[in-house]
Amino acid sequence: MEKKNILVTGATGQLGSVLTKMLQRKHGLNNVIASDLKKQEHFEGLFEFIDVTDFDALQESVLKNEITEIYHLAAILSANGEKNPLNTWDVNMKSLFNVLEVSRIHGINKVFYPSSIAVFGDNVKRVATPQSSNLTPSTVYGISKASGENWVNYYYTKYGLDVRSIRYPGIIGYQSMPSGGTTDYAVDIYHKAVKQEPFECFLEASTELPMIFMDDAIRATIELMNAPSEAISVRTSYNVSGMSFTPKQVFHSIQKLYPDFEIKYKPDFRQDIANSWPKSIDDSFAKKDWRWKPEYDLDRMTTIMIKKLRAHYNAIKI
Ligand code: NAD
Ligand code: AKB
Repeated sequence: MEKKNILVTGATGQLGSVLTKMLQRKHGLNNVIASDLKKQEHFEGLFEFIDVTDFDALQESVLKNEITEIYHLAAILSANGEKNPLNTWDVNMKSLFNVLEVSRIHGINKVFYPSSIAVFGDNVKRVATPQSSNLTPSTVYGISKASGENWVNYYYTKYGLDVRSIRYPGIIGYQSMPSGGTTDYAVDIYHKAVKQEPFECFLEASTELPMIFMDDAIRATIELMNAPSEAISVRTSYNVSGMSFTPKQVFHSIQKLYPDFEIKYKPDFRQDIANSWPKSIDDSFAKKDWRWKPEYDLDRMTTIMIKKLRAHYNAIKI
C-alpha cells in the first residue's frame, strides 16, 4: 500500500474523532496527524493544535509532517452558525481556502471536504432531492457549504487538485456527541433513553430529515476516497443517503426497547432550519459511480446505539 501522511482538521469533533481512529487503523498511528482547536481527554496518537484559519500554522504542519492527504472537517455547523453568521462565514470559508491553497502549492494528492444536506433550501423537491438541485440554502452554514462545493470543483477543474466531497445527512453515532447542529437531537434522544430520563425534542414530532449511522458515514467517506479518479463524475459534492425518519419514528423505535421512555416536543429556532431541508435524498450518482450502499436502517441503528450506550453508561456507573 502506498505510504500516506494524513492530516485531519476538526479531528476532535463528532465525525473527526471517529474518522481519525479509522484512518489510524488503516494507515498506522504514526501516519495520521489529528488537529483541532481542542483535544480529546484520552486521545491516542499524533495531535497538533492548529487553527485552520491560520494559513502559516497549517502550512507549517503540512511541510513538517510531509502530508500527502487532508481531511478538512473543521467547521461551524448549522444551529451554532446562525448565532454569529459573519464569523461562521469567515471560519468556514477561510479554513477551506487555506486547505485548498496549501494543497495546491504543496502538491497534496487528495483532499476530503464534507458538505451537507444544509446546501438545499426551499427551491428543491423535498422527497428524493436530486443531485443537481437549485441550491438556495437558508443558513449561513448551508451557504458556506454550497460555496465550498463550487470552490472544490474550481480547484479540481483549474488546478487538477483531487478534492472529493459528500453531502452528509445528519450523522448518528454512539462514539461521540454532535455539537451545534440541527440534527443533534437524534443522538441526544438515545443518551436520554439509556439514562432513563425523559427527552425534550427541539423539533416537531413530524419533522422528517435524512440521517445516516456513523459506520455508514465513515464507510462512505473511505469508499469515495478510495474510488478511482475516473469513476468520480461529481466534483462538487455527492448526495449520499442513509435513512430518513421523524422524531416520532425514532421515539417509537427506542420505545420497543424502553417502553416507558417519554418525549415532549418543544420546537425552537432549529425547526425553521429543519423545515428548509429535504426529507430524503436521491443518491443514485454515488450508487452508480462508487457503488454506495447504506447498511443501516432505523431499527438496526437503534439496537446498536442502545447496546453501545448501555455498555458506556454501565462502565461509568450512572
Ligand atoms: P463538530 O462541530 O463536532 O466538529 C468540528 C470541529 O472543528 C470541532 O472539534 C471544532 O473545535 C473544530 N474547529 C472549529 N473551528 C476550527 C478552526 N478554526 N480550526 C481548527 N478546528 C476548528 O462537527 P462534526 O459533526 O464532526 O462535522 C465535521 C464536518 O462534517 C463539518 O465540516 C460538518 O459541516 C460536516 N457535516 C457533519 C454532519 C453531522 O451530522 N455531524 C452532517 C453534515 C456535514
Ligand atoms: C447540522 O445539523 O448542522 C449537521 C448537518 C446535517 O450538516 N448535522
